[in-house]
Amino acid sequence: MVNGTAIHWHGMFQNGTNWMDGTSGVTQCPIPPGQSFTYNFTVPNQWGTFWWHAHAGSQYVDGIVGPLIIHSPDEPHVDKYNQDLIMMVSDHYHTDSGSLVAWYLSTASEGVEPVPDNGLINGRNSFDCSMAPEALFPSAPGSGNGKNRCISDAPRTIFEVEQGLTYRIRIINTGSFADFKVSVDEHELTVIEADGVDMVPVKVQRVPIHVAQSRIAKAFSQEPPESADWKESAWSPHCDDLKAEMLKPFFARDAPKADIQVVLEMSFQTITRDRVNMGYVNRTSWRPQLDNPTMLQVAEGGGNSAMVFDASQLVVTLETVQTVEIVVNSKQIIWMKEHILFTW
Ligand SMILES: [Cu+2]
Repeated sequence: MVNGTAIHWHGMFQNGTNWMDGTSGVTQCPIPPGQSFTYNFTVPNQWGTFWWHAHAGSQYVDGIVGPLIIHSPDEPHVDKYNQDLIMMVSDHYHTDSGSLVAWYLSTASEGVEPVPDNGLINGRNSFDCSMAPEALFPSAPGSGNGKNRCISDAPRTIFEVEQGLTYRIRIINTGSFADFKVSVDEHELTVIEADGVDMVPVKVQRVPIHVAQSRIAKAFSQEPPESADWKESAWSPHCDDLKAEMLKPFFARDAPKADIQVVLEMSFQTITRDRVNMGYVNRTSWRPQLDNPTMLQVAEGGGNSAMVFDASQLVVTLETVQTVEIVVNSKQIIWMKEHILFTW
């Protein structure tokens, strides 16, 4: 790699090993080109479906992602299916993410996000490269400088299933922008896990999944389905979509009483002069301090965190171990990195 990087283990609590979280500018400096870094942590009390991704700039959008599956004998649904399948769904751009971000943060975009060129399952799909000139940064098929190359008729991902078996499909949206609705033609899906938390099984036809979420559905393989084209089936009035209120944790737990409350106002704001969109937290945009990560500042402050951070940084300091209730107000969809679903 020509750039620094870090690998984030999405969904891991990292309780006691914060410095292994892999978030560059927060828990570590990026790993420099040509250097190595070993992530070493134990996971005592989590299992289920997670993923990992590069956490420096927009690198993960270019494909530095993968699943992270943790098995446990304590899983409540472990005897309810025959085989495991991993299904990473993602949007895909033919253009490298660095060019896309530079465009998005320029006046040329007028604040409009780049529209993905394709959708992938486990990193694969086919594309008609004669369509490529319609992409944001056009490239002739088979040519280009290595950044924007398009090759027609690439193979798709194929899952081979056996009739009569039940499959645990671990669906992960590893994409950057688009959400998906996942369904299996003429099969009901039983959702049993969401974001690494076991759920009371709930039957649906379609599983909507946003960026960075994981949803586990079981499908019982029946007669081979009569497939319908997407444009005929997608708007069917007979589909039950999974909704947030249908998810009930299998191991019900009340949320602990909060000692303090932190309110975060999340938004996208348009800088009027340039018409450039920026992500805001409490009315301020943010830039990671890559050469001076937050955790390093804590370490160098000798434990006196309150003395280290100036008012320009949103760092909540606690004197001792406390329960913090974070209230997120947002008009947009927010990507929660580590959270646990409690009973409500
Ligand atoms: Cu993540």
